[in-house]
Amino acid sequence: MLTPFEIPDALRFEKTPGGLVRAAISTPAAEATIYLQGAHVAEWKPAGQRAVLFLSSRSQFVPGKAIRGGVPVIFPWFGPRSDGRPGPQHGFARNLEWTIEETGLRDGRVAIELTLQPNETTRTLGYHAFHLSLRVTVGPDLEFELETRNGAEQPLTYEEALHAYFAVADIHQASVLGLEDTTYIDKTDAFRRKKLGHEPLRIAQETDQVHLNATAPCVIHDPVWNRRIIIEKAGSESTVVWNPWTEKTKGMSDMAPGEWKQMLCVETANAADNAVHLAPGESHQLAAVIRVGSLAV
Ligand code: TA6
Repeated sequence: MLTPFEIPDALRFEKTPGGLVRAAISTPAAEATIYLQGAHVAEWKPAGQRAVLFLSSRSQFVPGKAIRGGVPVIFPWFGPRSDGRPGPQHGFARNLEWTIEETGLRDGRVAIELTLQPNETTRTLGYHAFHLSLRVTVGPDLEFELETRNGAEQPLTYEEALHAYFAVADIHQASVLGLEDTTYIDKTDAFRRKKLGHEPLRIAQETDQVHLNATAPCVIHDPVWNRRIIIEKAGSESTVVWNPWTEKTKGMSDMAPGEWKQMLCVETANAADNAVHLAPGESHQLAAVIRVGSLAV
């Protein structure tokens, strides 16, 4: 029963043909869609802007299958599970239905809070006592606050990410500022650790790198659309940059062949060396704010 959470002329809920439920937000400030599965912001379009998030034309929008694009929420591991036990790539949070706790409208911004708590699936995977809360605020900016609480009597070590896919006109002409001089794990080169130089990061091949101890805001420069996408963050020590390029895309049923040219993942994360360690009862907050502006300033 979602009606109590709807907001006239701002927020309604829809069931999609594939069986997912999504919040459809439409205000003078912005439009967005947020799927209850994975608390997944799939689209965000501030007034006067093109869509800021990339969403694959072949994403399947079916229960249990992560949406390709938008901002998947990754928890409790990043990439393959590394403790020898079975589990889905990038953890379970993005494949499960989250619960709506609250919605609201303030200063023209729509806020929605969703939670994920242990269930049969997570308990099977060994996760009995965690509590995730994601608060998303949709307006001229897009704001995320992800809180993780360890409800267990043992310490909890986990990885997390807001695995954001951004829309760019042409990946060949885009660049990322903010990661200069950081150390990163290059997943395309046997996970070797390398150091980025002083130049902004440009993408000219498959790119899959976890920048460690990277806390600075990142800016995606898109000269073709004369746009900057600014990603500010707090509580995040890692920034992941990913583009699958041609070959990897061929192996992805939920990406059209040429779509890699219009996307770039810049992910607000805590991964690898930056995994989070929570004592029993302790909480951690990760936050990100995404803004857009013109390049000509
Ligand atoms: O964040 C980059 C990455 O870890 C890549 O290695 C690639 O696997 C990507 O995530 C997408 O993963 P997915 O499971 O959504 O296909």
